[in-house]
Amino acid sequence: MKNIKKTDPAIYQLIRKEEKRQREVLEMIPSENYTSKAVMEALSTALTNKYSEGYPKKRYYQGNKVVDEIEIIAEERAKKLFGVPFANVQPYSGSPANSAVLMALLEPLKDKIMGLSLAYGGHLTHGSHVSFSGIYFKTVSYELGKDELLDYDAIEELALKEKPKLIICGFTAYPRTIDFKRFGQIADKVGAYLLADISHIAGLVAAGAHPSPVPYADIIMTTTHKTLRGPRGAILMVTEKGLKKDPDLPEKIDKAVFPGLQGGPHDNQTAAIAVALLEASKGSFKAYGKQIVANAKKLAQELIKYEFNLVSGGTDNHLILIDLANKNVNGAVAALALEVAGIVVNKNAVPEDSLPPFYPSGIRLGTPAITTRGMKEKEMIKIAQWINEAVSEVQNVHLPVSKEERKIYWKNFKKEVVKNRKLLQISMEVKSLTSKFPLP
Ligand code: DSN
Repeated sequence: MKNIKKTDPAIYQLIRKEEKRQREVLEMIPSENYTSKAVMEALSTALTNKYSEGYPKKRYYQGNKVVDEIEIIAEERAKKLFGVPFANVQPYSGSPANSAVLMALLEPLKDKIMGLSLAYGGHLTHGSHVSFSGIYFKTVSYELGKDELLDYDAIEELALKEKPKLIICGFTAYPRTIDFKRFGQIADKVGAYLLADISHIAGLVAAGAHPSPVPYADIIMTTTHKTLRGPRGAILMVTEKGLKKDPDLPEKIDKAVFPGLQGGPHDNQTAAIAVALLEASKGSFKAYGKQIVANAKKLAQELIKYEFNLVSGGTDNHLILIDLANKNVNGAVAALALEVAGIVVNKNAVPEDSLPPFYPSGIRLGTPAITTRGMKEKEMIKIAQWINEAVSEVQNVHLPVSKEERKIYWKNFKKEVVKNRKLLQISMEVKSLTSKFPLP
């Protein structure tokens, strides 16, 4: 990075600092990962200089012969990896991609979306009232059952009553296998389109570590930077089933992405997606996907030994959601303490959470990034021990209920917790472990 170092030392230093942070911590946010060097290299190329509005061989800008080839390769690799007849690799990321699906299929203020409530592990774009999806479309949310699992009978009943035009399955905080077949049957029964948002689990699907939604969904959306381990971005796919239902789906999706919602695609991102898709087609990626799940299961098992209350009782995929109520600690407090200890997780709402999303009852953590570093079951035992020690350090820290008091308390707590000796000692041990597992 000799050029940026010379031109902009401030940004250079900050990038180096962030690289160091990523290297030294246990990165356990389940939606994050470490890309390969090859993906990074593709991102940092002359492709970022180009405008390519339109699609391969139908561009509004000259000079796109090379970009056309790159985009076609990316599309073909996506189609092959997931077994679908159509792919659009242009969405900038997950939210624009989901918005494009809504724009392609639904009439604003008239048609209805049915998705998992955000508070139960859905996504903003699945119909939350604070997002585009909930503001411009009618929405109805399903929730989890009392056992914290998807209740397919209740979902079917709700769908029959509400008659949504689009049902969305695929979640951000659901630790269990999704029954895509059942979702497909429910959608068929009520004549709805089924969108499978597999952003979190795409890498697992590609690796054969989670069932694929392909025979059951009409449209599939995935971001490319989570378990799939590519650059930030997203892919929209239409399945054979979707094509049969509506042969114009690919054209509708294309039009919604551009010119409907976006301008020119980020061609460097497209190239990096192509590289990641190639990597995901290799045998070593299959082993990676399976190890993500094996690690998550082992970590879950160990956490249960420390009496952590895991939502749904465990995990089948890459993520774990912990309800900290029995530990007498708020999720925001625990997440901050863990960060001081070098373990980076999300604070997260749990089903039927009575606390606000900024200070929720739980934490969400996962194994995609640490598995990329080569960590296995043995390391999960140690990590569970550290998580337990770190959370124990802040047990019985009670956040005031009043907003104003909480703000002041939180400010002081943030100042204090970074000096906690036990947490700092764990962070040194974490550093010693991570130094043995280099980044790609
Ligand atoms: N922001 C993503 C996550 O962390 O799960 C969802 O889009």
